[in-house]
Amino acid sequence: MSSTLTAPRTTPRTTPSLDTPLTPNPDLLAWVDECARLTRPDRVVWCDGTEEERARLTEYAVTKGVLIKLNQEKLPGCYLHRSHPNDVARVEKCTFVCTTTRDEAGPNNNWMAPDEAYRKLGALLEGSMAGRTMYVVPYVMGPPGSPLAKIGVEITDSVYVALNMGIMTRMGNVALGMLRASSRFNRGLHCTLDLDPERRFICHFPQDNTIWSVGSGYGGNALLGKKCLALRIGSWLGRQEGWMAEHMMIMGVESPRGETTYVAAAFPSACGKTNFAMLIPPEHFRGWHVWTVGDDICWMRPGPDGRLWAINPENGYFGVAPGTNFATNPTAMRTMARDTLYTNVGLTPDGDVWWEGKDGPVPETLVDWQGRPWTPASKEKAAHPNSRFTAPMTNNPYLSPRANDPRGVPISAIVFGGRRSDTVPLVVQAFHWTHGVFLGATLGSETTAAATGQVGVVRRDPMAMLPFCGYDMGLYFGHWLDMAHCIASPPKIFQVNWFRKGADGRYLWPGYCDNMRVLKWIVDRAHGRAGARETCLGWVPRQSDFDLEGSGVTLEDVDEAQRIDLPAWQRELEDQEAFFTKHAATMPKEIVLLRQFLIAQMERERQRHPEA
Ligand code: OXD
Ligand code: MN
Repeated sequence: MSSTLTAPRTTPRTTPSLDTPLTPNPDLLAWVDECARLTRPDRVVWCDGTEEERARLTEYAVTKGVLIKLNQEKLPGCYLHRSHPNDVARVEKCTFVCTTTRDEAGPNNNWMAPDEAYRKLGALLEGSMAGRTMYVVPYVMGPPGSPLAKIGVEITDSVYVALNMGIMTRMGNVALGMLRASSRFNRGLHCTLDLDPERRFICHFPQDNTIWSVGSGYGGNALLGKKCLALRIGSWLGRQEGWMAEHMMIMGVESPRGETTYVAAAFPSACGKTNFAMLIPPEHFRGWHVWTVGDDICWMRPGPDGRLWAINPENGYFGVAPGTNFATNPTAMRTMARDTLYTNVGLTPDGDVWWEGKDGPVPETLVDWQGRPWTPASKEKAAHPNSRFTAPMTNNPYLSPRANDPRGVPISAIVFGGRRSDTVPLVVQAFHWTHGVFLGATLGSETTAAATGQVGVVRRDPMAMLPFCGYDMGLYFGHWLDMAHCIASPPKIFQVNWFRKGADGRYLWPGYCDNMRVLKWIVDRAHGRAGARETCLGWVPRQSDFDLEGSGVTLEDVDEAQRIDLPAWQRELEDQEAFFTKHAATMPKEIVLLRQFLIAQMERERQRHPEA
């Protein structure tokens, strides 16, 4: 609700009694008042971010049945939330970018005219908080004091959202202290309404730095600092202001010599970003450590030293529970052992949580994510495939000592990864920045449960940003290309695929901690000290460049995981065609030409190997 674009209102009513506002900021007070007049809550509560407040809101959520208290001896400070079964993932079809023109949003986004969106959602929001409490949640995205940090304020009628925001962001007084009297804050208005999927809209107004989200309580739709501000609005602001908002984790890789190399990696949702960010190197890599800076979002800008510096704007992890265990991600298991909100996992009779793929024996009985009795014989899953844990990053035993550094960390390597059972090799290094942008732009991945829709089909997901880029994707690639001119020492760019399978359907690469072997090559290449072989897809490790000792992986499997399968590449390049056609108006020429170059090279290869 900007001063120029206000939603229609009926006769203003008296503002409901306000908890004492925590700030004299006139613009913030006026906007909160405007939202209160529109939604007419019984009560307005300003969140200060204190421990005492967290305890009070948690207690309240338990009495209202929003949270279930878990076994506090096993899981101190942990609670379970069950969402409405129709509200368990991001819904791309209900997500809109509301720019003045349709072209600005691009073919990659659903578009609604701002006036129409304000009118439509305004009508739904009118009186929507009657009988309810409105929480005013001021928050910082990024380490306080960082030149890259941004302030947002989310107004929500959901205590679950307020509590999650308290974990995922630096919330409360710290944000108000940074904002002071400025009017430069993201205005987020969220209301769960009656969770009717027909009345579910997540609308972004990048030109107003505003987000309106109605009809969903699910993380990606409702925790407005995350996907909505940090990625969709963030990517828009990044293009205007000369920085980059990316769907990337950030890690510090420490070598036995004590050198730490920072790597940022983009993977589509539910493809193992959190596991990679928390990797524990295998036995054989004695003296190596991986430190987590962030697991989902990365804001980067060129520093005065010519390097690209990154911060993690978040303060917690909103991770996928199924498949997480002490073998796949011991750090996540330790991180979520306390002060964690679980969403849509199973509940055991002794007040513990359970999900498919958790350690230990499968419980003989439990209550499933929908609150129904469950046994191992049940046909349905105990935990929803997109069930989540929201855990504070300070619980992470391997949290990077630089995670709160306002300057951020200098990035030496950028990695793009997808979930591909065929075609894409285990690891490839781009020849140069533009080629790296091409590798990111042509990324495809098999869909997962993180968004509603069919699971397991390959879709183009450039830079893992398809659902999150707040403007035209071709212009976004152009922004990536332009950034090269502001970075004298650009990071090296890589592509990885942990998920390739052999003809027998077996994964060729063990993944998880063994990804350290690929990471080491990446780090060494970033410093210009490891060998490689040139292929038409980029530089790849030779057998001798790649440390497989102690992995149990055969060289044959690695060769197969790296193999350039010519017929599969022909299909891949054909599959990219529709995306390139859709974005033809703004696709940078360099990216188009690199694709044509690759097509020509593949054709020549096929002529040389007609039997392939
Ligand atoms: C997430 C997602 O929740 O990408 O991080 O869906
Ligand atoms: Mn994500």
